[in-house]
Order: sequence, then C-alpha cells, then structure tokens
Amino acid sequence: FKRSHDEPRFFPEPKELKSHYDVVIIGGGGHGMACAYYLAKEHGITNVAVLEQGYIGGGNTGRNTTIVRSNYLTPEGVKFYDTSVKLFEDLSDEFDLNIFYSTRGHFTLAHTDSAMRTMRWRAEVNKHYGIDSEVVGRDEIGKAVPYMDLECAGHTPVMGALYHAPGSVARHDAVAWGYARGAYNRGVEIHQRTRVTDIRTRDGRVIGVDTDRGAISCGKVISMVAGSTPRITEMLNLPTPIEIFPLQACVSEPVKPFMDTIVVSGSLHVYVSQSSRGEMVMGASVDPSVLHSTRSSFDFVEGLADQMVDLFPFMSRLKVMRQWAGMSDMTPDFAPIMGKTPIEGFYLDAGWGTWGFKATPVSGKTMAWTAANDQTHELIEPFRYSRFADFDLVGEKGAASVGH
Ligand code: PYC
Repeated sequence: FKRSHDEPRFFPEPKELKSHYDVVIIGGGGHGMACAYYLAKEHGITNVAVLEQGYIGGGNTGRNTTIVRSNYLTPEGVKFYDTSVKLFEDLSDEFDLNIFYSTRGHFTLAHTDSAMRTMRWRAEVNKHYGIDSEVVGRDEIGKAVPYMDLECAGHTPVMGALYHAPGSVARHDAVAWGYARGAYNRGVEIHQRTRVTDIRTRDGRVIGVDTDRGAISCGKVISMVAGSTPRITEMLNLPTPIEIFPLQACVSEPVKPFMDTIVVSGSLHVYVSQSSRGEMVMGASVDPSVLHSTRSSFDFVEGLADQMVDLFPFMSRLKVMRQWAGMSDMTPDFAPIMGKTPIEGFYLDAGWGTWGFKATPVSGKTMAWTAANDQTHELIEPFRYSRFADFDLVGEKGAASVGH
C-alpha cells in the first residue's frame, strides 16, 4: 500500500454538502461515527451525512479517561454495557486498526460499610447476568496494586472493592477514526466544521436541517452530540431533564509501567489508570455547577491531587502535563436517553453524562437499528425518552464511578 504525501491518511472529505441525504447524523464523535458505520454495514443505508461542528472525536470522545466496563447496577445497564464490551473486544480486527484495547481489571474501592453493600449488590447483579465481577478483600487489592496505601493516609481506609476483570481502556481517537473510516469506505459522507443551526419539521416530522454551509433535506435526523444536546433539542422545543456539568481530567508526565489495573474510588472522587505511554490518566467528580464550557481549572487539579496522594503517596512528585474538560449531559437517573422521540424521524442518543465512551459501539449499533427500522431497539427500550413522564427510571447512580 502506497500513499502519496498529499493524500489524507484515513479518508478524504467531500467538498460540498449534497441537497439531500436519507439520514443526517448530528455529531462526529464516537457515537455518531459508530452509528454511521452500522447504518451502512448492517442496514445498507449509505446516503448518510455525519455533520460535526468541530473535528472528528473533538468533543467528549477525545475528553474522557477511556474506561470500558459493564459492572453496572441495574439489569438494563448490565446487559447494555456487556454488549458494548463484547463489541469493543473485536474492534481492532474489525477495523484493521489498533485501538489499543487493553484489558486491565477494574477495582472500585469501598471505604465505608454502605459502599461495601453497594459493591455486593453490583457483584450479585453482575454475576446473575454472567459478568465477571466479585467483591474482594484488602489482601487481593494489595497484591494487585502494591503501590496503593490501603490506609489512605489514615483518613478513609479501604475496606474492600468490587473487582471487574473485563474492565479495560482503549485509545479513544482510534475508536472514532476506525468507525469513521469504516463508514466512509461504505459510502457515508463525513463533514467536519459543519454546524447545524436548525432542524426543520412539517406536520410533526423531520424534513431537513439547516447548517452554516446551507440547507439539507432528509427523512431522518439522529442527534448524537453529548454536551450539545440542549442546543439541538431546543431547536425542536423538545424538553429533556438534561443538565450540563463539566467533567475534568488530566494526565501526568510518563513514568515506568507500574500499575496495570484501573482504580476507582467513588468516595474519594478519583479514578486512575496508566496509559500505554506511561502517563497516569486521572479524573475526579463532575464540577459542582451547571456550565456549558470545556475550560479546565486549577481547583480541579488541586482537589484531585489532595485525594490521589492519599491513595498513591509517591504521586506527590508527579507533574501534571495536560488537563482538560468535557461537557457531561447529566440525567436524573444517571442512564442515557436513547431511541425514538415524539417527533417523527428524530432520534435521540443523549444523556451520556460520565458514561458515554464505554457505550460507543453498542450505542452506534442500537441507534442504527432503531433509525433503520423506525422502532426503538429492545436493548435501549428502558432508556426511552418517555421514561421520565412514565416515572419508569433506570437508577444507575450507584454504578457511576464518578462522584456527583
Ligand atoms: O463510568 O467508568 C466510568 C467513568 C470513569 C470516569 C468517568 N466515568
């Protein structure tokens, strides 16, 4: 395979928008690209445009800490994320592109009796659905993560943990670009720097979108924009209970490989893994107030360091190299909003809060099925838009990992 220097490495971008597509996907992150890929690959729907206001994977796909897991609390969540983990495992082969999927094992630490109870609850629900999760004691944690101070500097000693062997990390850009290339190769158009300014409807159904590069007619619109969801749903006067909170993260300078597991403490509000480059990838809880912004703050690093050093005292000497923020579209029950909406031809993939990256493959696959069949896929039926009006919530807060 020979590529000349002026050829793009992955795929070329079309110069013009067409006047009509069968399906428009708003949002060129992992979810949007995965949906385009499965629409083309599994349903033969290729007259599709993905419209991205920035660049591919530049939103929450490129701003998370890349943790993949299925150790959820509700049966609905466990089944959904388990499907995602299984899809993730095969993506490198499927794309012929290394997404650096690395199975690490995932510890969720418990520092209190009530946290231990939640870990047991999650372990039992997980086991019931065939997911590899178990409660482990201090000895097992100490052996797997010898650099951790189980006493937490005497503040909040670790009592035990939920251990989830399939917990993994992956290279987030590769996931988005792998799906994008696969979609492009099957005929999908990907338009970056193309902002949707309005969605047009007639008699309660979608007929097109306006963009800052012109108008498009289309029969179906799928919104997959995470932190930009309210901007899109307001175009249709479609109320959602979503509120946007920033979620910040950072990486340290690289150090020798010493930690091959993922460690999360919901009580200390921290999570950490070591990247294949040796950097410590770290995050904390969502910011305390609603804000539509990706600015990152000194307060975040200071608060994170305070807790992290209790767990890993040697990290007091590590330098933070980069920090950033994503915009989390939080729902009241900590579960996504997916599927059909009251507007015919408008499909929503939103409410990804702090749990969106790990759902990339399964969201793409089930949303593609939903749009292709104009029927909400059974795996995402519990996450339907109408569940708030029906008082039929899917309470996942206990499995969110991130403190709120
Ligand atoms: O849900 O695993 C998770 C997570 C980690 C960081 C943010 N969310």
